[in-house]
Formats: sequence, C-alpha cells, structure tokens
Amino acid sequence: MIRLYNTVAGPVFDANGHLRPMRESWSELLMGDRLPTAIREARAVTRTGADPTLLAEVNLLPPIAHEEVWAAGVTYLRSKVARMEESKDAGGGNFYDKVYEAPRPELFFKAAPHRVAGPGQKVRIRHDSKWNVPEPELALVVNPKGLILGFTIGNDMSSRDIEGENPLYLPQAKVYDGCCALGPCVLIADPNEPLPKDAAVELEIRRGGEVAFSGKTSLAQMKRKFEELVSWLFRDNSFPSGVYLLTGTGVVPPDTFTLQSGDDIAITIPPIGTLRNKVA
Ligand code: DO4
Ligand code: MG
Repeated sequence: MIRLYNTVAGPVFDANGHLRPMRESWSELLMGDRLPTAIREARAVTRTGADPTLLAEVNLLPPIAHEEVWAAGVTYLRSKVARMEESKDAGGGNFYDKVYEAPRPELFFKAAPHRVAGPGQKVRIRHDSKWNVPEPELALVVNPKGLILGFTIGNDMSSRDIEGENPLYLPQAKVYDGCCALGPCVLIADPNEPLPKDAAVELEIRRGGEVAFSGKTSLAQMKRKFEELVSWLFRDNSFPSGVYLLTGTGVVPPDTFTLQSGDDIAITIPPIGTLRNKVA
C-alpha cells in the first residue's frame, strides 16, 4: 500500500517503508495528471530516499492545500438515533429519520483549508457551546473529475447543543476555526488492494492520561456507498482544486460526555493510521 504524507520538506510517498520525497507541491502532485506515474515510480523504489523520522508527527502538515472539505451526515444508524434524540425538543428529530432513508444524502460544507488541523495540531471547541464531541470519520480524497484518489482520517468536530437547538444552526455547529482535523496521510486508492469494506473506525479520548471515552464502528455499518456520496456532491457543483469528503460518524459518545480543553483525541482506521489531536 502507498501512503502520501504532507511534510515540512514537501510531499513524501511511503511505499512499504521506502520513502520517496517529491518536488511538486501537495496540490500539484495529488490533484495533477502526473499522479498515476508518480505512484508507479514510488512503488518501484527499492531504497528509502529519506530519513524515516521525516514522518514523525512533529514533521507532518495537514494533508491539504487548496481543496475544500465537505461532509456527509446521518450515514450510520448510530448518528441518526443520536441526532433524533438531541433535536426532539426542537421538533427536528424527524428530519434525521427522513434523510437516513432518502435517496439524497445530507451533505454540508465543513471547512476551508485554514480551519483544518493536521496530525498533532490542536482542534477547538466553540466558546459559545457547552456540549462538544469529535466525530471520527473516513474521508474520501476526490480529484476535480470526481475520482476517489485515496482515503484519510477526518474529525468532524461538532457542537451538539447548537445543532440540537435548531437544525438551521447546523453550519454554526460544524464550521468554525479548528473545527476539523485530517491526517496522518492519504492512503492511495488501489484497485488491487482496496480498503477493507469492514475496516474499523476507532475513537479514543484521553483526559489526564485516563481513557474518558472509547468507541468503535466499522465501515460495513455505513448506509451509503462512497461513489454514491461523491456523485451527489458533484451534482451541479465543481471542485477545481479537488475536495475531501468526510463520510459521517458511526461513533457517538453518551449524551453525558462533552469534550474539554486538554483532551487527547485519537482516531484510528487501519490501514490508514492514527490521527491524534489535542483540544485547545
Ligand atoms: O446532521 C447533522 C450532522 C451529521 C453528521 O455530521 C454525521 O452523521 O456525521
Ligand atoms: Mg459528522
């Protein structure tokens, strides 16, 4: 499997431990026409071209440059049930039930690149919110033609009290500085070695060194297909710089849980890796 990291020294391919640093910028490489050749070349490398410490978290940047970040919602039963409960007093519960069943998925704009934290960087909770959770999600990396190039891990930070008060507040619950994290790398899509359909999505939140919450789901629990989500996203909508699409959460902490400043969030999706962020 080939992984692409965005590092302080530029993009670096990792092909089974053999590193190949690249001269192009992140977007030129990932969204450009030369990507298939660059992948073939990286696969053929037999000696490492860089010190492996280049991939240490401290040297990693968010795996994004100019791409937009969008998200799909209510793609897992667990998310539907949690959302119906959180918004029932506002009379919004029914909407989640409907969108779970409807052909048209929930899709929303999540972040411009400057709102995205990379591996080891801090995510934020809003000052005007009291109930906040991370959402561990598989993120699709999609080029301007709508082709899925690879996969990364996304954290769709969410203010559940704002979202629950009124579904029309969703953009404020979802989009603010430090609202999203991506990383640690892009696992390049490979038809010969596809991402396992039942890959795990694991969330662990630590507070003061102790586990405050842990939960797990599997991609097999997702109601929608990747291509289905991408095709809806691209309806009458173009992405000249490419787009990242978070595919929804299947892990929701209990309603008594809220994130606090200093919490450590770790999201793991084998074989992509683990994305770690602290709450500012
Ligand atoms: O409808 C609210 C957002 C849903 C969401 O972000 C998710 O299911 O992951
Ligand atoms: Mg989400």
